[in-house]
Amino acid sequence: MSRLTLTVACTALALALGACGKDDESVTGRDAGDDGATVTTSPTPGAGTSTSTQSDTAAAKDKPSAKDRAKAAAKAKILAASAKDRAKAAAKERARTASTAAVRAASRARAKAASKDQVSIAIRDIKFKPQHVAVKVGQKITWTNRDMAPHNVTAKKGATFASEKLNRNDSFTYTPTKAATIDYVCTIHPRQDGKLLVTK
Ligand SMILES: [Cu+2]
Repeated sequence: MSRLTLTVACTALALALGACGKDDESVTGRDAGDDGATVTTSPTPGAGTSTSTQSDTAAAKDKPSAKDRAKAAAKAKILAASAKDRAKAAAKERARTASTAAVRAASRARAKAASKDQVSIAIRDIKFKPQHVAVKVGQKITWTNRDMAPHNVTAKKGATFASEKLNRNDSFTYTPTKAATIDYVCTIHPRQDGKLLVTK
């Protein structure tokens, strides 16, 4: 930061003394932009001792009028202000990026928590897939029929749930409330069976 401050201060000084051309302006602009929000502009003359000697010599040679000096001072002021604006904009952008990242992280955490609380079982080729599933009490189990043929999900042992007839892409949901070993079938296809091992 100090180098940049020095550069800006020197440029401001040089401008004030009328020794600055268009080149200095563009260089200062690039520097301030690269460093982003940490730019602190200090147009106070005398901050840069090494350059001031040079500028003094140049100023003595050119002998700028009071009008020119005023013009240059105004230019330096504008430069400093625009550097400040860029710094502000950069800080704003960083804050926006940080908040977007926080939102994304929160949404990932929610998705993870949701997948932990949910178990999906597909019904495909007249089979429950996977056929045997271990779940925790309170985990939501969802069966979805991916066959053209209708199926159902009916508990035989360990629980008492029974779905309606599930057509293609219909779903049925059951959430176990206690530890148990649950045997279930599709009553339309008696050999289509499945098992849930529910633990606490
Ligand atoms: Cu079936």
